Amino acid sequence: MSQAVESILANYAGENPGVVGNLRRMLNHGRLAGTGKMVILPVDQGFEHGPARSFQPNPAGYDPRYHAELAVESGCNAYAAPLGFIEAIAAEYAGKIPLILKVNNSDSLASPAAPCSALTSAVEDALRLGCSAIGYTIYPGSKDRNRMYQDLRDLIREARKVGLPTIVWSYARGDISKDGETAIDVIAYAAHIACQLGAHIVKVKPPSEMIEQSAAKKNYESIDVSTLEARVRHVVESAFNGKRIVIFSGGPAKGKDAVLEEIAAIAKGGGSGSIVGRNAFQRPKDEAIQLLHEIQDLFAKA
Ligand code: FBP
Repeated sequence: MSQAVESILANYAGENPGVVGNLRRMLNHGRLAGTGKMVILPVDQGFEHGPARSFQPNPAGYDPRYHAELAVESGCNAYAAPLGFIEAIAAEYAGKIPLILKVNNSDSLASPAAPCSALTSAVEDALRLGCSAIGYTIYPGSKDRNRMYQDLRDLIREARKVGLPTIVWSYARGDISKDGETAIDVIAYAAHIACQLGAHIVKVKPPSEMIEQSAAKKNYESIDVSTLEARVRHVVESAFNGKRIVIFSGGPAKGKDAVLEEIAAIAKGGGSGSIVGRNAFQRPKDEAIQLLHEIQDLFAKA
């Protein structure tokens, strides 16, 4: 039994044994097992951005099996994907690595006035496929946000009833500026909203130094947001003072040094881990495994 994991789970003490057990399963899997940190491979970019933008840099990624294999071989804590990719691999991989079913998705073929993902699968599918959690994206900042929050309320209730935790991708977009989507006040707010909605694990983008909301500027005068490490610390504080697991996304593909520099700051700032998609699967497999190992090592020694 890992002390680091059990002290994180103590923050979820009101939850039922199924939810706690699945969180424990994810925290105790892969190269980071027992450290209290997690690195997850998410592959929903084919749906979100399109297949060529996602998989042309490394065409092996057109095959759903490739990603499950990469997640296992690199020692990730879990693998997250939409229904089709999970269905394609679940018979072979359920039980080999915790699977996370992404139950909503949006494509980039239309430019809606109000960003909102469609419900693309259900809690029942997650159970049938042997998943350890469901994943759901909210877009705080969208005119449709209240509908997403209400759908999430229902999904969390349903998933909890059958012992599944919920991971919330909290991505502000809609009625805010493009740069503002990653402003520190917006990211901290997005993380907090996800926690208030009952997320067991929150996923946000790494925050920038910008302050988007004029009403928040005064308060940020006394909050250190000068470095990524400090900003991550503030996001973690905003997520119930570190009582919820907060992980940070990898973003578009970039050079290895830039990825590792960002992860080092996230790890030092108290982030619980990373969910790295394009920076992993768009590289040739051996390079991706090497990079994921280096990312995991940064969290392991944080
Ligand atoms: P990446 O590491 O590739 O950024 O993946 C994380 C992720 O949250 C994916 O799950 C999702 O498809 C993508 O980012 C969304 O990115 P964007 O907000 O740029 O469309």
